[in-house]
Amino acid sequence: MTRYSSALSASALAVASLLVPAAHANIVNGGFESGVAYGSGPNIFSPGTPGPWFATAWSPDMYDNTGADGWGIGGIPAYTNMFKGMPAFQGNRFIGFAASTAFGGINEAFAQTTSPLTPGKTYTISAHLAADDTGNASSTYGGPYFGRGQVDVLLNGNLIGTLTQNTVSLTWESRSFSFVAPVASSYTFEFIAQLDPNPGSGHSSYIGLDDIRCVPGPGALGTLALAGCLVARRRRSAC
Ligand SMILES: [Ca+2]
Repeated sequence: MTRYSSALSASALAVASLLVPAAHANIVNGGFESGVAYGSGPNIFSPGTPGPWFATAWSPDMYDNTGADGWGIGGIPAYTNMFKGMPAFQGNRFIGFAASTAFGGINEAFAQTTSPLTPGKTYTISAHLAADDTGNASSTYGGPYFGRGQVDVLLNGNLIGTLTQNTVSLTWESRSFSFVAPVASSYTFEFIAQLDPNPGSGHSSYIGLDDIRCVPGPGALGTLALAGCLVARRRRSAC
């Protein structure tokens, strides 16, 4: 195989990996569309995380635009209608969770143990985030929430990346980062709500998450950069 055809094949592979990123997904039910959330009606004191997700701190809330098993399109009444009118990014359901300075500090969190990763291989975590920073919920519930927080992602207890804060209110925005899988006997991803990182922002934050994915590869931007690099090599440019 000539260097020219080798580069072409590698480019084709890179592009192909862009087109079928979900074929080897490790996180399942990342859109929260399946499984029982509450079973007997939504409750702010119970975690609304459907399997194989499980709550690891406090009680993340399930929103279900249909109202079938979660907080409907009217939002959470006790939180002065948090996320009222907010459609899920994908399907009907998404998770909402809080980071608050109240009660000595709250960082709601949830996790999932996945199928094994390949140690040394690069993966990309992606998700869609939204923030209700309109000041909903009284101090009784850790509010008011005026911040646009972030989400730290831990793998087996170690921070591997942060899904960074939204730029505008009540709007789904895509976030992602890549990491290299460590050697481990099992793999548990945990998503932890964080305060708004900007000083003077109002700090306490209530965040929506939907369409969480973990796929092999450096991510769309990284893959495009790789493909561009290979094309550049064809043209004898340094890369
Ligand atoms: Ca969803």
